[in-house]
Amino acid sequence: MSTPNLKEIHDFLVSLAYKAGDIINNALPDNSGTGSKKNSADLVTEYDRAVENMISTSLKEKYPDYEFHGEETYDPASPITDAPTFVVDPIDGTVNFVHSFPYACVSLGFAISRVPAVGVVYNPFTKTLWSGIRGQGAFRNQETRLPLKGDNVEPLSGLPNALVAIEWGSDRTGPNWETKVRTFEKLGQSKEDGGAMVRSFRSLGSAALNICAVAEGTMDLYWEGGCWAWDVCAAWVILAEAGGIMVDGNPGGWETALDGRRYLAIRGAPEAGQKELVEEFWSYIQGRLEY
Ligand code: LIP
Repeated sequence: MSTPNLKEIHDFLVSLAYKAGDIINNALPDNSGTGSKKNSADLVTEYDRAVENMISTSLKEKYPDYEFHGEETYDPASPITDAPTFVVDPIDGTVNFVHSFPYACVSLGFAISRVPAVGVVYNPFTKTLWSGIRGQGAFRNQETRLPLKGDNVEPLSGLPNALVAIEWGSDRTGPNWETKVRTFEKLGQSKEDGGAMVRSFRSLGSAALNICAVAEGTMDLYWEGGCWAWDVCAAWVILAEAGGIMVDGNPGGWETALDGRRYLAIRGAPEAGQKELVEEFWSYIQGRLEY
């Protein structure tokens, strides 16, 4: 097998992202919830399947030697291997999509040895494309280098000054729900009452879009447990190329696996501040995520 040409793969993924965007923009989503997977917060539509089918067919034709790992055709018996693999979410932010809330994207990643190497994320509602190639930088709309503030990026200065991305996810019972909700409470609570008093929370409804916002530097960090490799693979490259770091969503894990399902992403900034923010964040986690 020849060595993957990352630039060529990037360019092909960009062309597929725009094609997927056309399907999404021409869709007539229905928010009646008829396409529930696990529950009414975990949805799939005919458009998720149509977009994944277009993408997998195109990728298998152009790159028959590479593996494909997509949300809608995921088989738990076939986890991601070390082989060069496309890791794809046809519509990340499906709940937003069915409500026509304009934050959904196609997330197209490529990993080698389970390390993200190319990432393309496209929100067809706002026509914004984020992309990155390992070692070659990350860009918005292929022209603006990330992070947006470039060399003038501000140092991180702790949770009270941080805009924090979180997601409720679709698991609404059990220990993971408890950990998330109690952690949100502690993060938001005033210092006098023992909390971190973060500046505020945002939930874009898509892991990929949250991580791209952290890569841009418009949010400081993103914490989630329960999302999947296809939600994070593409945006992870963009984050790393914008100087950000990804660690485990549970305390102590400075390394985290692509399919680890627990993630804490920190924006680009001087390294000491990133590590301090990670440790400060971990200290407020109530319990452990059990994904
Ligand atoms: C969604 C994620 C979101 C998370 C949801 C879900 P989908 O992906 O991006 O951040 O909270 O549980 O995994 O289902 O829209 O592709």
